[in-house]
Amino acid sequence: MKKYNFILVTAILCGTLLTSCKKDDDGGGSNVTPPRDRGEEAIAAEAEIIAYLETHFYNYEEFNAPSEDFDYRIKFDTIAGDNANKTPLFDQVESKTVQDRVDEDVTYTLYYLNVRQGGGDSPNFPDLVVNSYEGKKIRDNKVFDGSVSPVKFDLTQIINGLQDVMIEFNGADPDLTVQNPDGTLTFKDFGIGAAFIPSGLGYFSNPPTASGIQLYDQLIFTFQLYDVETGDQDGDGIISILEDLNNNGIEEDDDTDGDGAPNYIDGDDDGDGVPTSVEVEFDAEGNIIFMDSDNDGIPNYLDSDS
Ligand SMILES: [Ca+2]
Ligand SMILES: [Ca+2]
Ligand SMILES: [Ca+2]
Ligand SMILES: [Ca+2]
Repeated sequence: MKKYNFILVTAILCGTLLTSCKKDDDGGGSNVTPPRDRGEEAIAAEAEIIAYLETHFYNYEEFNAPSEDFDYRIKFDTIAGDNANKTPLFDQVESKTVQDRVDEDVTYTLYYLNVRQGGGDSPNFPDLVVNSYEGKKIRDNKVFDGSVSPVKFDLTQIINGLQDVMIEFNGADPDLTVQNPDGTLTFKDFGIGAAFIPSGLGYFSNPPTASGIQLYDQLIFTFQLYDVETGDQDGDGIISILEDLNNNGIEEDDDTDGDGAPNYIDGDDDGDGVPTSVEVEFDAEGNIIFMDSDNDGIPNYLDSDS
């Protein structure tokens, strides 16, 4: 396979667009139209995405027989004319059921295309990933964001639909990653995929300003997943996957002290004024030890009276 040289940009924490609007808010201003019903919007979004999947194909023939200079990027086109006999995306995608983060009664069938799994580690949902990507809107097929060079995403800061899909893939095979004399890295056998994201798992009624994304736009992201880093967003020593106390794969809904900061971004999880980092210990191998001084079954860092 052809080699690719990429500059590893570790300083860029996230794509600016992707990070800006994860939180739902009502704007707080006057004359604000109430957001649409999330359940009704989920149904409309799925219909729009399925229509796209049934009428478009990707460059699978290039992936099956890559030329010397093939860039291993997914491209979509309409099934029509010379391409009338191509296999539609709908016959090639996979899907998973995903919960809405705002209304737990709403679920989505989230479609994604697995072109290549990747030979390295798979990220957990609160981890960080190094990837290149491109985002476009289904409505007008226009690209609104992307990076050809690798950038680092905090999966807790990007839109939920992309977070939910990227965890299904693996990064590049670390044994095959080569550091070049100029400091760039060459990745091989990295994950390659696409996510077809309903607005409820994207920006819904709060698209980033000046992005060209409209309210309730369905989005497509293609990506190349190169590397994975374990997330500890609050630096309290407890990796963020372990801060998902109710084990539902959602980081936003675990808030032991009820202060509005979920545990993965709360450096004092029980709100007792003692930082979590001093309420846990580590053994010689670096494994975390959850101390429980008063033996009530609640570890000190979650126990406001110890
Ligand atoms: Ca959770
Ligand atoms: Ca908290
Ligand atoms: Ca914490
Ligand atoms: Ca504490």
